[in-house]
Amino acid sequence: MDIAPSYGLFIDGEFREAAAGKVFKTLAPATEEVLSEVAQADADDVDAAVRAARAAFGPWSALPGAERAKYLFRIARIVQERSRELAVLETLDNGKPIRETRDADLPLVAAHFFYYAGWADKLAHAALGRSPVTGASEEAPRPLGVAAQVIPWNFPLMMLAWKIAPALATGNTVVLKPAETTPLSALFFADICRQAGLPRGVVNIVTGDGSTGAALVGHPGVDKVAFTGSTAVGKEIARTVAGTDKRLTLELGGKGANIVFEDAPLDQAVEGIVNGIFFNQGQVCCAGSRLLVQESVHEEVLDALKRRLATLRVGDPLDKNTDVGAINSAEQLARITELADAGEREGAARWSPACELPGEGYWFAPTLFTGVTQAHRIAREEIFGPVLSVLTFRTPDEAVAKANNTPYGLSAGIWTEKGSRILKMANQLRAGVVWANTFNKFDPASPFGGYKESGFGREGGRHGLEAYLDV
Ligand code: TAP
Repeated sequence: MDIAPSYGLFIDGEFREAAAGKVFKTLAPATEEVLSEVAQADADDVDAAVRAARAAFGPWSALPGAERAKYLFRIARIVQERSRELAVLETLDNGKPIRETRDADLPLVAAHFFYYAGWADKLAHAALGRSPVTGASEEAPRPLGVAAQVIPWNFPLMMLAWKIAPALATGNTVVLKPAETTPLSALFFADICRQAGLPRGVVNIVTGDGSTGAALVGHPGVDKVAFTGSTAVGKEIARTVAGTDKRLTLELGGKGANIVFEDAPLDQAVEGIVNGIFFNQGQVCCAGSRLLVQESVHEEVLDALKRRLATLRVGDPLDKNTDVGAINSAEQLARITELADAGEREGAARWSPACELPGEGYWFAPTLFTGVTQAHRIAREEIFGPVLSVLTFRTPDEAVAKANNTPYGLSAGIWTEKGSRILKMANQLRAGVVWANTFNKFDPASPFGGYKESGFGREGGRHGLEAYLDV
């Protein structure tokens, strides 16, 4: 994998230096090694990118859907062809295990482009904007224009795919800002756009920190803002956008409950609990970070869970046998450490399997807390790390009440043999996604998004088209 010593911004089909010549370094979190220097975009660069996207919008939106689809299919195929390079790059820049980037991130990225490529010529038949009187489609839905897209570092390429694929399929053009700590796969993707012959200006990538994101979101030439990230920044963006004619979708934080009943297949549930919180080191918005286990099987589940955690391999993310990789940044590690320490101070019991952490890089051992009450910070706040808070319940009603006792509403899991209980609880849980007897399963055909402080709008599926169309 050749990583260039420096990368520019991708504006109007070309890589260029930032107008002010500023750069920042991107590190490998597993080793703290500098991977590359990347251009830091300021307001002038953002303006150039938005202008390029505006100029490209007319011709791009006027293309027949079938023509736009050809570009998206081409991008999807190139992602597949270059997925080994992309997986290595993502693992280096993010710190997540290669087995995850290879087997989860990259296949899902390609699948997302394939899926939305398939919609591009069928938008008039997507039953969007139907007349309430006749039930007929009133007119073909129209794209919004220039989409400003700001994404986080936990699934850099997957979040890019979730943003760019539906925007392009529906005839919008985009300016995307990746997270400061993981800019490389987005820049590699820019090269894929060139390789696919995508008309210039349709996709623009501006790298930088939060100030770049703020300049992009606040730019008057933007018609739509799509943000994935923390609830705090999401609120700030909502305030910026309020009172303008910009459309907004927000995918924010979560504090998902994974609910295990005594009749569940417990071995399978333990695998689901581990996947729910240790996948991507728990740096997942929809992580099952609160385990709600029925009191009667509490001891049994905990014993099995501890035995399973003792087998997890923590270390070099490029090793195909690694289960748990590095934390993405020193800041994130500090946040996780602070919250875990608060858990101990507030009286919960902390446990981690014996594991040796590498001397360099950012690492946090898989951790679980028992004796957690709803008042504890580790039960209320998003930790965004490999830390599981275990609570108990006696009845289904108590499980629902505890699961919903959070300002967030992104995900939940139910483990039980009873189909009727799953269907009933799925309606009672205020969570955008409810998994049953599985966890962290993603499919481009399925809408994803939150209730309450987890945001609004849906990404994925037919619903995901609406975020980019005037219906
Ligand atoms: P944030 O700090 O919110 O950062 C997200 C993105 O916004 C980054 O690109 C960031 O740039 C940028 N940004 C920061 N300040 C900004 C501002 N004032 N205006 C515009 N953009 C700004 O979140 P994070 O630490 O990257 O990600 C973790 C959070 O994201 C967690 O809370 C997690 O739950 C949430 N998340 C949610 C989802 C979904 S689908 N709901 C998915 C993934 C993550 P910098 O990187 O330069 O700071």
